[in-house]
Amino acid sequence: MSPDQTIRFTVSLPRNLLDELDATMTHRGYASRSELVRDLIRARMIEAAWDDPAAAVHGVLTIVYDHHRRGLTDKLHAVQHSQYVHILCTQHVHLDHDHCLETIVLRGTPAEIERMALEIGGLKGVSYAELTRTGVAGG
Ligand code: NI
Repeated sequence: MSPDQTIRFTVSLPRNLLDELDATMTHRGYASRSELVRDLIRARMIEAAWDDPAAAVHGVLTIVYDHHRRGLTDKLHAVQHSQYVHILCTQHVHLDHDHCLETIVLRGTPAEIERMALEIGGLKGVSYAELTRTGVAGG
């Protein structure tokens, strides 16, 4: 049996929960209950991975900052170079005359990624920081 073979199984749900599932399916544009349930399971498995201190997970840190803030770009560079093992790539967008947006893709344990997100997000001049926790669930 190949690991990506699709298996059908039966799930029993209370009627009101099934109604909510169907409403969510329609609202989010899913073509089938199976697609929605697969995504829900994957999302829960990624959450579980983030609860495991030894798990290797990925995160995407999105930041917005004022590049005129004295010393900030140097500090951002210093933090990222000191943690280069955990930084897979960064993308930089010049939002307007003053502001830059960066997405930083991070790899490591949950604690390593959260520590970097707090360190970078906490720098003076960073006006927005949001960490998206992600990873691989079920291939
Ligand atoms: Ni810029």
